[in-house]
Amino acid sequence: MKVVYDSLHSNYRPTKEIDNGKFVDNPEKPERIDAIKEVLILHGFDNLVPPSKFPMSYVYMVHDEIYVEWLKKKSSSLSKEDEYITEVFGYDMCFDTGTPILQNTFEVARRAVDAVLTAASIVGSNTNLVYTLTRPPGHHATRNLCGGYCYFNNAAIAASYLLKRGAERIAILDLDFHHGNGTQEIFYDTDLVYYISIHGDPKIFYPWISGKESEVGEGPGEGFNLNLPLPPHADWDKYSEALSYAIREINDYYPDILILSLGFDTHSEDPVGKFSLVDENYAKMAKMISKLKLATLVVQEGGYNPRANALAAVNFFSNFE
Ligand code: SP5
Ligand code: ZN
Repeated sequence: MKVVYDSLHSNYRPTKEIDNGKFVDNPEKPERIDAIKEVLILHGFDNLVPPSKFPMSYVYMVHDEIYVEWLKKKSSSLSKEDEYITEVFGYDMCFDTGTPILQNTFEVARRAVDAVLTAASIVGSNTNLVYTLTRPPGHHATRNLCGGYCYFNNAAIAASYLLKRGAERIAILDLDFHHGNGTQEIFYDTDLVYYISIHGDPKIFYPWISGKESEVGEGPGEGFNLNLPLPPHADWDKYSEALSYAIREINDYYPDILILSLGFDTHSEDPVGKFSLVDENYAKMAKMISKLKLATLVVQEGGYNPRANALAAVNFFSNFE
């Protein structure tokens, strides 16, 4: 397995966010990724690849220029210690108050895009599994809004790149605890990308605005969006049932590439997600997914307990056959 990784992210350290009107500690920290990197190296997954540079045109396949320019300008207007909390209603291009902007937000988010594009350029016939170990995550970012610690939608940009490079169909399986509202929205009206997500029921959990079973896609995309919300504390019994269904759907769709938006915030010891998966479940998860025998691009999304992330990742990647 190749792991695309760049240490630039370790200088990106948001400290706070506003949740329910109060300042709280922001869990999207460098340690969550570096704990995974270190444990993977210990287990022999040491084929680290640095990102290559890709042109902005790939970002613009997914995001509006006005949004990209806003983020760039906002980042560069800040000084080193600033942590700008976005104004949600109308003023800033962000849908929550949990996605602060720092001086290096644009640069680091842009590097994550380069990383996922590097991985996308590698994955295929003779490299069956590539892992993009990056932050900030991406699946909440829409065409023109940041949110949920996400600025650029890494997985969606990779999918667009692969379609442009000749792939006929892409499946995105989103296993982060939260619904990937951004990815869903970006591909809602196309049958070229089948978006499937297993997540905490949005009646109860972030991002609240999307992730219901009734959201099935529209126009040519009708039938190519599948949401499988689960109740709080869902364990492997419940989870594996949804995952089996998702895997059957992916198998029938027969994509050229599978993009896996993987968040370890489904772990029972995650401070943000509220499922009850344990370390060994990630081994089973990997076994089930790898039976599809598809070229697979794994993109890191959430996961906020560094130790749980590390154990989940080792179990997952050691069992992806
Ligand atoms: C990529 C990713 O995992 N993003 C997750 C962002 C979730 N952030 C907001 C969570 C807010 C939960 N607030 C619960 C309020 C109960 N007091
Ligand atoms: Zn999440």
